[in-house]
This record gives sequence, C-alpha cells and structure tokens, in this order.
Amino acid sequence: MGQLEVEPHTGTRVVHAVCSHDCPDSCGVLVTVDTLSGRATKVQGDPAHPVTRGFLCGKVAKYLDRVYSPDRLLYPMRRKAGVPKGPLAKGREAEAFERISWDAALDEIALKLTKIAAEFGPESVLPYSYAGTIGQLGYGSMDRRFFYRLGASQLDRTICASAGGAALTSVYGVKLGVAPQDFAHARLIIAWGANIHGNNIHLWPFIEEARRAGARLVVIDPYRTRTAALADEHLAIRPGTDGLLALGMMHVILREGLEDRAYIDETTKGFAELREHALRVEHAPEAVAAVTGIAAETIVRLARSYATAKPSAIRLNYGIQRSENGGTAARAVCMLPLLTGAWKQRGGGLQLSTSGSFPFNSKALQMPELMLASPLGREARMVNMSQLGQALTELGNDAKDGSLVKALFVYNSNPAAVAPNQNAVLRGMAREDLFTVVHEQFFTDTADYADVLLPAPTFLETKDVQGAYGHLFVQVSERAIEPLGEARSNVALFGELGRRMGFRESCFHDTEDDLIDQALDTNDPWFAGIDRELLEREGHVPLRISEDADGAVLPFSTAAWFRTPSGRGELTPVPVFVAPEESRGRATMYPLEFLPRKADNYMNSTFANLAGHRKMESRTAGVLEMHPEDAVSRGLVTGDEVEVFNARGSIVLEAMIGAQVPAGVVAARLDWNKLSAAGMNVNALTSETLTDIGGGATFYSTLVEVRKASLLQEG
Ligand SMILES: Nc1nc2c(c(=O)[nH]1)N[C@H]1C(S)=C(S)[C@@H](COP(=O)(O)OP(=O)(O)OC[C@H]3O[C@@H](n4cnc5c(=O)[nH]c(N)nc54)[C@H](O)[C@@H]3O)O[C@H]1N2
Ligand SMILES: Nc1nc2c(c(=O)[nH]1)N[C@H]1C(S)=C(S)[C@@H](COP(=O)(O)OP(=O)(O)OC[C@H]3O[C@@H](n4cnc5c(=O)[nH]c(N)nc54)[C@H](O)[C@@H]3O)O[C@H]1N2
Ligand code: SF4
Ligand SMILES: [Mo]
Repeated sequence: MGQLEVEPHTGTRVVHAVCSHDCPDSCGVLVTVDTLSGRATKVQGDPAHPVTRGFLCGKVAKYLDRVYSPDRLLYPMRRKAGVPKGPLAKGREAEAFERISWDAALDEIALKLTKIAAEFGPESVLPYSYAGTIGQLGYGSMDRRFFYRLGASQLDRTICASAGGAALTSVYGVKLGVAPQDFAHARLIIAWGANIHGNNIHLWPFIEEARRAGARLVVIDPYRTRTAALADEHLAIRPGTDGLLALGMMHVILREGLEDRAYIDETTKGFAELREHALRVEHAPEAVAAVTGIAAETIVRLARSYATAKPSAIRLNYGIQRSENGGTAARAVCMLPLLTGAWKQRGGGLQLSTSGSFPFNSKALQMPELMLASPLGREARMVNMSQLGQALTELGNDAKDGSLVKALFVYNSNPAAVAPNQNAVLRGMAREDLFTVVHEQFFTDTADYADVLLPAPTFLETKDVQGAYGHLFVQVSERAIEPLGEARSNVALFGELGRRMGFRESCFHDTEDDLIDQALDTNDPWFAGIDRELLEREGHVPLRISEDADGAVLPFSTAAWFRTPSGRGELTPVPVFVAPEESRGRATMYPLEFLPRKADNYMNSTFANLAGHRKMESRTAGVLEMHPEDAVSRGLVTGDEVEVFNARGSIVLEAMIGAQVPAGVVAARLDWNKLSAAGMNVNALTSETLTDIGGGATFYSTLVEVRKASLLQEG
C-alpha cells in the first residue's frame, strides 16, 4: 500500500490513513489527494482491510467537510484583554481572541507554566486529554513526557472505559476478546449494552453473516437502538441492573447443570464460591425479573439458549459500565463464557475490548520516569478526569489535597461538553485566576474558556501508528495532506514546548518516525517482525496472535491465555448486585432514570458543529425521548418544550413521545452546549460519582424530573 501510489493519468495519489476517532473499528482509510494542489479530494474505506471492508461510517464518509470546514481553527490566538471567559456564540468566537504567532503563543505558555509551577508547585498544572485521537502518538507520547518532566498533576483517564477495563482485567488479566470476523461463526450473539449500529458499525456485517447462517441476535439495552430494532429479540432492561441479570442467567445455567465442568476445572478459580452465590434465592428468575424488568420465563429461555448455542458470543460494550455498580456488572457478564466454555469454539466468547492485544511500548513512548527528573522529584498526584468539576472548584481548598489547580492544559478533549456535572466544570473553567490552554481543531465549548488557543490537525494531516479496541490489526496512518493553516500535531506542540521550557532531554527532539519505532520496539511475540517499514508498506498488519494456519484466534480456550495473578479465570470475589444509589430502586427524589446518550451521527461531542452531521442527527438532536405513560401523567405531548432537571442542573429539550424508551426512562443526546437550548447539554444533569471499581464516570446513573418548560415561566 504505502505512502504514494501516484496515478500519472489523473494527477492523484492515494494515501493510507487510519481513522483516529475514539471508535472500536479503527478503519483503514484511503485518502485521494490531488498531487498539484495537495488537497484531499476523497476518503473511502480500505477494501483490503478485513474489518473495514471498503466502507466508512456516515460520520467519516463526510470527513472532508470537517477537514476543510471554514470553521477550522487555523492559527494560535490569545484572549483579548478584558473579555471574560465563557460561552461564545457559534461563528462569532474569533471576536473574543486576537491572532498571535506560534512563537508568541509558546513563549506565553512557557512563561506562565514556569511561573505557576514556581509559585504554586508544578502539580498546580493539570493536563486534560482524552481520545480526540487514539493514534499512539497523538493519544499519549510527547504530551506525557512533557507533563511528567514538568511535574504536573497526572490525569487518571477514567471518563470512558476504566470500570469495564478493570472488570475485564480482574477476570481475565488482560483486555482480549473475540475477533470481530469470528462473530460470523456464532450461533447466538448477545449485544449487551452495545449500540452496534451507532458505535461499532463494522461488526454488523459479521453479525449479519452469522444470522444468514441461522444465528439469533439478542440485544440487552434499555433504549431501542437501531440494533435492537433489527434484532431477533430486544430486552429493554432497567438501567443499572445488568449485574443481576447476569447472576440470574448463572443461576439457571448452574441449576440446570448446563455449565462446562471440564473447562471450568481447567481454566478458572473460585467456581464453588460463585456457584453457591449464584444459586441463592435472590438470583432466581422471579426475583431477578422483579428488579430488571425482564420476565422470568425470558431469563430462563435466555440462559438456556446462551448455554446451549455453540458457539455463543457476547458483544459487551461500555454501556453497562457507565453506572455506579457498572464494574461489578461487567465482571458478572465477563464470567458467563467461563461457565459455559464458550471460548473453546471459534466465534464463541466475549468481546469488550481488544486493546490489550497490542503490545505497544507505552513506557518508551511516555517515559514516566521523567517525573523523577522534574522539580517535584517524585510521582505527581493523580486527578480523576471524571471529577474535573471538583478538581477546578474544590481540590486544594483543603491543604492536605495539595495545591489548587492554577493551569489547565486541554487537548484531545472537550470537557466543557463531555465531563459530568457541567455546572461545576464550567464554574471552574470560568475562574479568572486559572490559566487555560486549549489545543483544538474547532472553537468548541471548551475553547470558549481558553486564554491561549492553539490549532490542531486532523488525522489526514499527521502520521501515527494505531491499534484498535475492536479488532486485531495494527496500522500506520500516513500524513495525506499538509497541516491546514498553522496547525501543529500534539507531538510537534509538546516537543517544541518542552524545548522552550528548557527541558534538555533528547527525547523532546524525537520525530514522529522515532516515536513510531519506539512504540513498536518490544520483544512481545504478537509484534514479532512488525516494524515501521512493514506497516508503511502494508498499511495494516494482523497481530501475530494466531498459531492457527487459517488465522483463527481462540483466546481463553485454554488456561495458557489468562494473565491474572493465579493464571486462571477469576470468579471471585463473587459479583454482588447492588442497585445504583441514583436509580429508581433506591432513591425517590427524582422519579425518572435518564440516559444521556451518545449521538449516532457524532463522536461524543465531535462533529456536532458540522451542518451535514447535524442534519443526519436532526430527528433526535435537542430532543427528550419519553414513554407515553410518563408523558401522559405529566400532561406532555410531542413537541412540547420541557425542562429536564435535578439538583445539579436543568436543561431545556423538546419532548418526543414514543416507544424508544421503557416507562420510567427518558433519553437525550450529547451535543455542544452552545448549540443546545439554554446553553447546556445533558451533562448539566450527570454527577461526579465514580464507579465501584476503576474510578469511572457514571453518566447512566442519573435521576431527573421533567416538566413543561412554560410552567417554569408562569411561576
Ligand atoms: N456514532 C458514535 N460512535 C461512537 C461514539 C459516539 O459518540 N457516536 N462514541 C465512541 C466511544 S467514546 C465509545 S466509548 C464507544 C462506546 O460504545 P458503547 O459501549 O456502545 O457505548 P454507549 O453508547 O455509551 O452504550 C451502549 C448502549 O448501552 C445502553 N445502556 C445504557 N445504560 C445501560 C444499562 O444499564 N444496561 C444496558 N444493558 N445497557 C445500557 C445505551 O442505551 C446504549 O445504547 O463508542 C464509540 N463510537
Ligand atoms: N453524557 C455523556 N457524556 C459522555 C459520554 C456519554 O456517552 N454521555 N461519553 C463519555 C465517553 S465514553 C468519552 S470517551 C468522552 C469523550 O470525550 P472527549 O475525548 O472529550 O471526546 P470528544 O467530544 O470527541 O472531543 C475530542 C476533541 O478532541 C479534538 N481533537 C481531535 N484530534 C485532535 C488532535 O490531534 N489534537 C488535539 N489537540 N485535539 C484533537 C476534537 O476536535 C474534539 O473537540 O465523553 C464522555 N462523556
Ligand atoms: S468513526 Fe469508527 S466506523 Fe467511522 S470511520 Fe472512524 S473508525 Fe470507522
Ligand atoms: Mo468512550
């Protein structure tokens, strides 16, 4: 494949890039570039990539709208004197800033960070980043080196997957799973808290293939997603009760002797204890039905078909772990294939994340040892990103917590829109004594709070190396076009800034190619023979994970696969179901369970500002989906302007009454604040409560009440 396939007749070349958005599919993307102008003219899915299979999702098929949007942030800027931080009207943001040179911007940042670190200690600087890009270099390499060397607070990156990750690791010791292609072999597929059509579309063709061969698809999701509507069966579970459903399934499987004893004996630890726990009366189908809202006979039928369909595959996604006890719920689900031995057949088992299959040398990329060379001289404190509101408004008020956060450096993220407890986050970001740098492609809600704004490139404009969390191919993404305007990559920014701050270590001079070489520098057999040259030539390369001639991967088919301390699948501590504190099972303050969901046509908050993407999302943007029963009791009809509120905040949406959600549950989509009525999005209602394990965010444990917005004005 390689960098340049020049077609002399058309004057174009085709470059292999990788979609770097935070999506399990990590698609291979072919970018057609006009050789004369250097402009990208077309993007398409790589037909040679076995998972991408030649197509892109609707969001990225329109990617050139994003790359060449007239709204791109193209130059460094500084907030004009006297302009307060806070929301700016879309399209008029530039008025609050003045253009400056990169030199001036870097000097100002270096000076301010040096001063703040000297006065308040380096930990008063807080980096804030997540997955604007999931390329190894862009996600975490030079940036980490920079903040470690500075002695800045460390960011615990928990906002997405840490509870599920901790769950999978506690049971299996490693984040591995069924390869997407192998789902084609399954006879029963359970999509559990997994919006496959919206968030993971490249798995769908393999599910379709399995269904053509007779497989059934069951979806467990409180919301009727397109995936649910297209499934053989949709179980609209009550939010936050999945752990109990999994225990109920175990109960039936063990009561009926449907478990695979030989496999359990060979590969697991703690079975006797789990068995006793699962067989308790509170896990019997009738008891489980009362809490989950799924009928007892359905639970029995589901458990039986799950245990007897061979192979059976669970696509567990991150939906169930964005809940107070989501870690335990995910652990319980992860244990199911250990009881039935589903892993033994190709296409059997479970997929949550395959990210652990890629043995990138992140230590070499990120160099945490630089913390010891920082003025701090020790490991810096950890700040949980899911509690940004607290970090900016409370942390450091009590001296034992260390210093106040005095500088916030945001890149790869839009926390003003995506972080929970938005009122606290925005209050913190509005602090005039907080120095804020934002490295972005667009004038996001977060950019509205920047003191210094820096332009970032899209994945077409940088080089990177990338794994995936939904397949097993490693890829190099070539730079297809030159960065637009004065955009500089995360690597370029933090390398330059490090040098500007006087960091003498040679690692601040590493190039993208140096970093890619370092990322691939490992003795791990799964990367055997995989180096930059090979990736540049091939575009994508399968991990050397399979010992089977036809490429089959059977993770956890034998005890040798487990990387837990015991070397076995861990069934203890047994998963104990507890209803979320903020759920109808426990609290009574607000009656409705709220699902502040992702939009199918955006990527978290990314794309929400583009007209074409908004058009695709128009049916649900700005809408609160409600069950007729909840609407009638509140006198609401479709089209009513409603206030959705709880003690943390209030937003205004348009009611849409229908059957997408069961009674007792309401749902709305993540959007930009400045494009939402009343200037706030769904995260005005979500909390900073953390998950039971992994310290994750609990977006899906949120209670609200709804009333007609006009009532509010009348008094
Ligand atoms: N189009 C699109 N694609 C995306 C994203 C996007 O924003 N838009 N985001 C990307 C990111 S960052 C991630 S992490 C992945 C995540 O992809 P998913 O893990 O699929 O994440 P979610 O959409 O949060 O949740 C999946 C489903 O879980 C359901 N759910 C909520 N609560 C519960 C519950 O208590 N029990 C059960 N059983 N289900 C529940 C939701 O209704 C939702 O349909 O997708 C990525 N892909
Ligand atoms: N209510 C609610 N809130 C949620 C979720 C939810 O389902 N519901 N999902 C949560 C989840 S799973 C996640 S992962 C988080 C995601 O939160 P974020 O990681 O903040 O995701 P995005 O909103 O996509 O914002 C990423 C930003 O990075 C920028 N960017 C892209 N590439 C680059 C680059 O190379 N350099 C720099 N400097 N910037 C770049 C993009 O322009 C974009 O504005 O949101 C969480 N918040
Ligand atoms: S967002 Fe996901 S599905 Fe869409 S192109 Fe990127 S990797 Fe592929
Ligand atoms: Mo995520």
